Amino acid sequence: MSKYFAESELIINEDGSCFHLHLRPEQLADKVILVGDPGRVSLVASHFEEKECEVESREFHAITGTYKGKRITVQSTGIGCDNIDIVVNELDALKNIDFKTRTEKPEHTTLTLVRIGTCGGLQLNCPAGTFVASQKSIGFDGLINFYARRNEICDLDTEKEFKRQVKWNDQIGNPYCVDNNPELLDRIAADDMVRGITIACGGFYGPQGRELRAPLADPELNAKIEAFEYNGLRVNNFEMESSALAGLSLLLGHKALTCCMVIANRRALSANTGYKSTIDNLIKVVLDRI
Ligand code: R1P
Ligand code: URA
Repeated sequence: MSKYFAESELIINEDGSCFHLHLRPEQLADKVILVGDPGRVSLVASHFEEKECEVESREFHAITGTYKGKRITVQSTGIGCDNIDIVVNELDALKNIDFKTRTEKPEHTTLTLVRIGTCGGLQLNCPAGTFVASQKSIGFDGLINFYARRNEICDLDTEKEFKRQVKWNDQIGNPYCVDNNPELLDRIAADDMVRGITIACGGFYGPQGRELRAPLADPELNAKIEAFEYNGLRVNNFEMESSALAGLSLLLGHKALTCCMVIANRRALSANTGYKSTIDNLIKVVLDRI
């Protein structure tokens, strides 16, 4: 018998929409572009030929429409992996749980989830403006450690080797390593994005090694991360959502990939704050290839 999801566990608003996103099941496409910044949603949707619906609540802004005949939803997540837990669980529920009976649908629908974000580059071949695709994501955020099948979906070899090479300090939690979807990676990163490992952090300052006035637990961690290499892969970039997105997608049977544009290079100590127009190039590439 199918599991029943009680009112407190799957909260459905009076208009039949899911609790935080305020989307109703019929408003969600199978292809979803996720962006952090709610303002980036209109930029993505400006390329749509037709707009079907627009929904906004807190940092969650969504538009569903059509791009070159493909039905696509663009959804903002706000900043951080805690929001990804909300967004991916609610998108999955919209497709795979019957909101009337509150039970799982017999047929599973696989979502294609592509995040278009901004990131910090950690290698000299990732200057500002570079498009970086995440082949693997290492999560410093801890989210996937709360789910039962964590060890089945994680790349335990890379985790172990990462902890060894960077002399991991247990005070800062338990990092996990997950793969982004290989088919999406090949199709969307093609041969013009830099591929490698992305580290997703539970913060922008201390967790990414930015020391303003509060001293860090391990001030050498970024240098050790930059030097890390395993099976031909290096860590290219820091951002804040890719590990939670890839991990939850593996747990729930969806395909996920994160592609980011570098806006700051941590090794060159440079930043570009005028990136809002150039990220449109990454948006067009992803819309064409999704
Ligand atoms: C931090 O400035 C935010 O920017 C990056 C990080 O992952 C974090 O969300 O992504 P977005 O530009 O998609 O928000
Ligand atoms: N987003 C991040 O999370 N880090 C950066 O350095 C830039 C964008």
